[in-house]
Amino acid sequence: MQDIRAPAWPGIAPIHPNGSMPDQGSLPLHLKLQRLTRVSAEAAVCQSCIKSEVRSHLNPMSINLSKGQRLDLSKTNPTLTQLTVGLGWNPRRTTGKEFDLDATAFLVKADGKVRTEKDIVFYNKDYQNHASGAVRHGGDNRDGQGDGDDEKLFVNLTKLPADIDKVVIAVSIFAARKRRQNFGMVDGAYVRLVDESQPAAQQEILRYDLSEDASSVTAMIFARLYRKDGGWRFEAVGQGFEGGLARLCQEHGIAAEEEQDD
Ligand SMILES: [Ca+2]
Repeated sequence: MQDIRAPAWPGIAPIHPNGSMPDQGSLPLHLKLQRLTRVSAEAAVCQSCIKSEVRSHLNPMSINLSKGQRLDLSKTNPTLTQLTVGLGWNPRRTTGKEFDLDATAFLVKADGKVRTEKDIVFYNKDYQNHASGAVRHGGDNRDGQGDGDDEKLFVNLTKLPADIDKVVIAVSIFAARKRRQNFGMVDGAYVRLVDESQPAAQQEILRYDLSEDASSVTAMIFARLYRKDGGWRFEAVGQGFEGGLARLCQEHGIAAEEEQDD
């Protein structure tokens, strides 16, 4: 078993022994997942505003997906161009640190890797807006308080670069190792899609409630938006990883240091 205390290589966070080692040669870029540049409470989007807004979007026609299920969005929502990916979870009920779940989008090529580290959209203020304008992070929520979506990703499908084949929607638990947290301890985690193409008729397209046994998982690919036959499809993935956001970055071709708690 690999000694997880030993760095895999200089500057790179060690990987949990249950995780496979990435090929160093495929990780040309090094992303530091800095807490220092997380948005301040003042700068973050008003979560209560988001939640009151979201409640008005609920649609009884929304489809509940299970792990592995796919939806052809070009058929269910042929006019879909803009959408919101909403992530929610319940705040911690027991003592200890709050659960701070972080939504991240990886814009990847057909090979599943990002082109550059700038194809990762996450809480760091330098990475909240993709250069193409296609994906934007709505702000960091650190405790899951309140009803409705806790974090959001805004996606404009028409602005996605042609060589971006998939948008991977992932969620990780901030500083999970230090806080001794995992997805098995988090209640009510879900991801949902809202069609924002026609503001007057915003509607929830689908919802995927996380119901897996994820007792050792600290990062998870919730879903993928992917190109198929000229349109876009959605897949409820539910694939878990150990190693938090740093591991997710490695999965998509970017070396990253593990996040540190305050
Ligand atoms: Ca968060």
